[in-house]
Amino acid sequence: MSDPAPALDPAAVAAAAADLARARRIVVLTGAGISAESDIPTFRDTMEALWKEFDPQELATPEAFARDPETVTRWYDHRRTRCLEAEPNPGHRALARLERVMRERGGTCTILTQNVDRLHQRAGSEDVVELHGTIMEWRCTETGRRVELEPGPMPVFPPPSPHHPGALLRPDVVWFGEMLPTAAIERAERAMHGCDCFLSVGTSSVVYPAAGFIDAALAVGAPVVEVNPQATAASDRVTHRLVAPGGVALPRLMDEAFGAGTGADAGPAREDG
Ligand code: BJW
Repeated sequence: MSDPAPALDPAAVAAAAADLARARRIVVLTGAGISAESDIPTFRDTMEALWKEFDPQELATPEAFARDPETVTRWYDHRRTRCLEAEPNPGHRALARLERVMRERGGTCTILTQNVDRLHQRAGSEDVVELHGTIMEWRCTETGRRVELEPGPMPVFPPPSPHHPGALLRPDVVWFGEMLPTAAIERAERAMHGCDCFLSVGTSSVVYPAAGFIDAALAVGAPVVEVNPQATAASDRVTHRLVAPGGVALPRLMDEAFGAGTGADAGPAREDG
């Protein structure tokens, strides 16, 4: 692990908060880092115990699934049960609160998430676009029909599809080389239309087309606030950098922009995921 992040810079928080408070159409891009404080390992950082010998970037491909569906589905089911056990953290809750505050003010706040864990929805966010699908739903490799899964681990790997003889179930996620769902891209583009403040939280900003939304925001003159304890591929182009974990920086940003008490734990957080 690298050195701990320095303390949050008050001037950077104040400048980012001023842009947030002025905004009417906020778009937030989130990545694995926002769920790190919910004890879900980030995509590139950590492969735990049994999975240490595997490279996530290789497992998250249609080629790996075709070659070794047992290993790939075991890995995804392990991660699915891990996500089910996890709870949203103060960063997720601060973003849910941001959406409620924006609605009260007649504005919008749309989350474009690269995460597959559904923690934003469980924290109470409603306007969430899942760019890379979700690990919570699986689909038939032949018919595309989705299957409702039991909460516990799956009994057989690779799981057979109940919808087509000889077919398998695969997680309803987007692997490298696959197209993002058209509906998700269209919703994201609609949200970007008129975006006047963009937050990028907990992403290394290396995976496209998601990382391209940062440049799209800059291109229309929207200020971009990056929340990340580490530098990313986009850090040198963003407007404000809050160098801290999401669970620290986002509640602080909310309090500074909209007043104390609007941060992490203010307001109801629905648990319906
Ligand atoms: C914290 C923190 C705390 C830690 N608080 N922060 C243009 C240029 C080059 C390549 C391409 C391009 N366009 C397309 C491509 C190819 C490819 C791509 O982008 N490759 C790059 C790797 C180079 N993209 C695709 O293939 C996409 N499809 C596509 O473009 O289709 C059209 C096409 C097809 C064929 C050819 C050409 C075009 C599909 C991308 C799908 C990505 N899918 C995955 C797997 C999903 C399922 C799963 O989870 O297993 O999505 S890959 C993986 O990366 C996952 C993530 O959503 C995604 C992004 O990762 P993320 O979230 O940024 O995580 P990390 O781990 O990288 O970073 C964590 C960050 O958190 C770090 O910065 C930490 O510091 C930080 N952090 N603690 C805040 N507490």
